[in-house]
Amino acid sequence: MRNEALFEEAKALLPGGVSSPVRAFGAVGGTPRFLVRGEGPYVWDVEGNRYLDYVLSWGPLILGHAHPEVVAAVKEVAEKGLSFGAPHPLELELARLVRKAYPLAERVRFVNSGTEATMSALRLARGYTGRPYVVKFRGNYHGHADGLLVEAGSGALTFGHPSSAGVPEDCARLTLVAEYNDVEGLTRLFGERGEAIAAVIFEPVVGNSGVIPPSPAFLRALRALTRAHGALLVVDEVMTGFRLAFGGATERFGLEPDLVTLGKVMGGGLPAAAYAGPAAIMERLAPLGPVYQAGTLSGNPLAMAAGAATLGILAGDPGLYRRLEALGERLETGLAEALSAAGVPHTINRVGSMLTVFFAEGPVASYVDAERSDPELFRRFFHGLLARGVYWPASRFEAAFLSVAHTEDDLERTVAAVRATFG
Ligand code: KE4
Repeated sequence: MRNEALFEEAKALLPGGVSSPVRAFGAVGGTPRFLVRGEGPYVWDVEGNRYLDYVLSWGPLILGHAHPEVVAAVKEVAEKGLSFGAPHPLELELARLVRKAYPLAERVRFVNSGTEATMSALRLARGYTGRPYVVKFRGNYHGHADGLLVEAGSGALTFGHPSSAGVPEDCARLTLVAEYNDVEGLTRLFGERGEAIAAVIFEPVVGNSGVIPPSPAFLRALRALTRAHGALLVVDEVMTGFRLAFGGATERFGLEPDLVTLGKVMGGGLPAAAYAGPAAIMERLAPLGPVYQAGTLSGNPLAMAAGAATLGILAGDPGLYRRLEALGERLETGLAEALSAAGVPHTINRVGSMLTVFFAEGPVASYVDAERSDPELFRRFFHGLLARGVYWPASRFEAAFLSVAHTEDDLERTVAAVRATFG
């Protein structure tokens, strides 16, 4: 079967032919590739075409596809049964690794997606503080829970529905939206509503408006204002966790979260996510406390095995993050040189091994700046790379990711593909 034929068939079975909107190539046009095999930095589609992968399943595969130790760990567990709905020793193994990365994580609750992690963390924050409001930032995406699909990023931004239909006004009004990196605005908001705010949730490096780094002043204000007003600081590390450092942005920037949400890399490619924090907060959760959250497949042994194998490798090789940093710097430099040589206006925002090429003059320091980027130039970039065997995220509001399996040659080939595209 060819991609096109499969996509036609898929559209008669799945809304838009996909299980998640951003996969539909809606922003770039063309036919999504049905990927059926991955190995290291490469993926293959049903037609046997090989691509160098910068999507990595939207972040999880920091070790590359089908890492032998991760696959072996999952196989070993799978042969003994797939799920029991009961405590499993591997939950403890993964929780210990999470705590090693995030010392604040005295207690960890596993769930099955980043959406569940952020949704549950905010319910816990409201239960713990007894307050109604949460604060998020325009263009930040924290999954598709009702209260968070307000001025969201990622696919919501890509398809122009930052605030989704189906979210009741009564729900959305409890989410206050501020501007990322806007210390003044956040200070004013806390001055007006501080005593009714349960939590602030933010991406410590935005990946979902494309990559937008935080200003140090913004990070300081987030901690100072929440602390002064008794609100919890929820650091959403679903994308950045275990990627920007073993301890994520929290380690990289020295953050002090009250709660942290995790996913993607933590699951090693299988559905596992978590929220974590001090026992004093986390033990308000059922079965100990009054805040309810549950899940049939939470802590699933296969997902725990994939996560523990992945984090075990990451924890054991500090040089790995230096290699990722070097690869990121090399790719950023190469792309910038190629685009400058072609006279294409661009701004590349990168933190570690996540980066975005904005087709706009810089700086890009906010969602509004990101919106200015040229969708047509992005489309040309995306398809120029795809036609030359490079698989880039199919939206100008996403981050591209590197794995430790990417080589210098891979980066050179990527840069050459950009030169050929804009030649
Ligand atoms: P999931 O529910 O998709 O597992 O996680 C939601 C989520 C929460 N927080 C952050 C910072 C995230 O980036 C995400 C999910 N990221 C998107 C990609 N930007 C997932 C890809 C998709 O929606 O298909």
